[in-house]
Amino acid sequence: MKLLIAIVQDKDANRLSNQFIDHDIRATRLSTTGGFLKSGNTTFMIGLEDERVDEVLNMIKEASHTRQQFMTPPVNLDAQLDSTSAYPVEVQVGGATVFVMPVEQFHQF
Ligand code: 2BA
Repeated sequence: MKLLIAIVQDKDANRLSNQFIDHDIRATRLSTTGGFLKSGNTTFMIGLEDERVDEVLNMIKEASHTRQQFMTPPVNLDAQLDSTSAYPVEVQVGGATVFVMPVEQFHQF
């Protein structure tokens, strides 16, 4: 058994969630925040049998889209220091970031 942790953009999360339901894939959906952009994304925890991992990875790949996003770096307000204007920088947010981990035990009580 494997545990997939998939971080996807909020815009792609509903479609992916519906696909999981249609294909009888059990998942837990968490509202998360990206450490860099500090904006919302969605993390799925998916426990599944080894033989279904590729199927689910393909599903995530198909549902997730790369997008360009702008972020404004924090401004240094200390007047004693050289302050550089904070221009928005463009970053490419990936379609999905996925970790695949072995599961030692799985229990449902
Ligand atoms: P964020 O941390 O908000 O990062 C959003 C996007 O900003 C990243 O897209 C990347 O293109 C860019 N980025 C991140 N850190 C950067 C930095 N130090 N300098 C310049 N650009 C940077 P993705 O790589 O596609 O990541 C999307 C989201 O997936 C991330 O949101 C984070 O929530 C998660 N993630 C990505 N890699 C991870 C990892 N190794 N461990 C845990 N979470 C990860």
